[in-house]
Amino acid sequence: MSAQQRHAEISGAGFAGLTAAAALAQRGWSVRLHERSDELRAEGAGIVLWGNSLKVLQRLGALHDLKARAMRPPAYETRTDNAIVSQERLEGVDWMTMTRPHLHETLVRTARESGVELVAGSEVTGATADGTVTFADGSTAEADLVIGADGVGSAVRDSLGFQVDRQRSRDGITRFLVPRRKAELAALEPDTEWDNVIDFWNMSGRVLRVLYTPANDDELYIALMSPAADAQGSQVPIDLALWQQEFPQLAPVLEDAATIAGRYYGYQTTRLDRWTEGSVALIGDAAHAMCPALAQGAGCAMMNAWTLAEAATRADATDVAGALVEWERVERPFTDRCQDRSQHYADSRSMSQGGQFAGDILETAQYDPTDARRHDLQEVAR
Ligand code: FAD
Ligand code: 3HM
Repeated sequence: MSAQQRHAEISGAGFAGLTAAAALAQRGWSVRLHERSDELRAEGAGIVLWGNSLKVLQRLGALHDLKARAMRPPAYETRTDNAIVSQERLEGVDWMTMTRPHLHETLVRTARESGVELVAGSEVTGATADGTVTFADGSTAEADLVIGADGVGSAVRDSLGFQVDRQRSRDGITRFLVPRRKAELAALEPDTEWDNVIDFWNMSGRVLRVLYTPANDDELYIALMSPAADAQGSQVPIDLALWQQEFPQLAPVLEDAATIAGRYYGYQTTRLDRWTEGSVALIGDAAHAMCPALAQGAGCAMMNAWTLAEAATRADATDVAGALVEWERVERPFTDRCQDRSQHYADSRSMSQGGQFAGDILETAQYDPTDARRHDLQEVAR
């Protein structure tokens, strides 16, 4: 480390921590990234990313590798009680689907190649406003910048006494990665475009939903949604007979899902009184967990990681805390509005009406955190 080189300690090697680590290292910082688990791997199944995070991946030099095993479905189709209510082609909107392991591996490789020191099996227990990090093994470390990217149960956040408002929604979801079985699905429904994302909502009588998301040529992400109050609908492993009766056109892929243990995840939104304290900043689910309706939790995590790295690098070394406060002031509103919209869609279940990706709803998806003029352009638009 040179005399002027600044140092960051980051808690959590999820999408937020990996992005921040790579972005800082590429700006000349020395970076140590701590992951509590012994293995560096992604939980969950598939994921949708939009322009905001795809721009960040491009600037990190990771987009080429990502695209090698990702896809851009021809349309986002919505069906309610098996009638097609919309097929949104999303012309001019940048979005892609992929598996979580692929996104995670791509970011791990990018972080390593950028010079990040990745430490698995290292649990952070807290931090202080002046940049000291404490670990479960009793050791401590000092940094010019500490980032809490340690998820919805963040130890960094809780050690510093941030106030957390947590709202739970009535629905939740179980996620699976299964083989595509394209020929079998086509045999059941030859007229369906099985490369589309298809959002199947059953709204008459019992509310159940399957979000069908092809992640690449071989792998399919399916998410099974039911109200938390529906014990049979939310049980894991899934009740195969129930789901096949409700969604007969998906019978082969539901059969595969039924062989996986699965975990039912209730939707929640967390909002904090502030995202920074001294030279500590929170990003990702540690700062702003959100309902998945708009598929933007990781997208916001990655865009905030990028802009944080940029703001901290620009900061005067004597006033990192002030620079972080200013970063939150200018960047946070995009995430706040996304959380509100995503929670509204989740609570109202109004995505079942189709045509949901239009107008203001796409604001965060189309925000470019890598554009140096982004805030000037906003001012002009007002
Ligand atoms: P996490 O992924 O939770 O990572 C935190 C990391 O920190 C973990 O590796 C954890 O092991 C580690 N850690 C925790 N505590 C410590 C500690 N004390 N010390 C060291 N390490 C620690 N977002 C999208 O953009 N698109 C989607 O399509 C999408 N779909 C979703 C579907 C569902 C059903 C859900 C629930 C969420 C979805 N999201 C989506 C949101 C997205 O998954 C999250 O917002 C994102 O993964 C958060 O990333 P993170 O890095 O902040 O947190
Ligand atoms: C990609 C995606 N989109 C929406 C939801 C949802 O509304 O639960 C979940 C997802 O993984």
